[in-house]
Amino acid sequence: MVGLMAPFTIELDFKRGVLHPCNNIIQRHLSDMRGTYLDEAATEEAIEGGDPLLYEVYQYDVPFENGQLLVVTSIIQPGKVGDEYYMTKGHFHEKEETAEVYVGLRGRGYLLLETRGGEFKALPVEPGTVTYIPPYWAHRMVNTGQEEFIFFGVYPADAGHNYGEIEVRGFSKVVVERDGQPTLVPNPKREER
Ligand code: PAN
Ligand code: ZN
Repeated sequence: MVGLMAPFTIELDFKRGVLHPCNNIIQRHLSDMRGTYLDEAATEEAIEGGDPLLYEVYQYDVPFENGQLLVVTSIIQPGKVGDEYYMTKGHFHEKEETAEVYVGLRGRGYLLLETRGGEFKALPVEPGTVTYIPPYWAHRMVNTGQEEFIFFGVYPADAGHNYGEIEVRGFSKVVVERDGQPTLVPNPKREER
């Protein structure tokens, strides 16, 4: 059973996306995402050239127990590796029957979603867009804009993250720049299979 806990407030800076106070801050550099982007040569070149920070996550941790919720903001920098826009790693929840809500706060991009059965969706997200990620859907955010892409999320504290499968296979589509425009194209990694 969940213990009795004191209610609390924290502050969300809508402009910068940070939570304050915050007890779990994660930074992901390109070197933490080797193999995620299609262009391996561009990946290695950018890592050698300074290993850019791609995104930060501010999560307010509470006990990872059934019944608790985690609140979290993510800040994805603008940029590309090769012609692929900066994005989160993406994951299934370990407890696959758990959902999540993302709310766009700043900048723009896509939420990519996919089921194990191969059903795929790409939802455009801008400030004020509330997206519902149902149970069983893997999810990834992609920054297709010129500024930071900032979004807020809430999900069950015992959901957990399974990154392995997405690391290997990616999603069935990738978001790349074509003629200056964000464009969804089939993931060649999937076509090799
Ligand atoms: C989010 C994500 C966050 C970073 O809080 O964890 O945006 O993305 P990755 O975890 O894929 O690196 C969430 O979906 N939590 O479940
Ligand atoms: Zn999630």
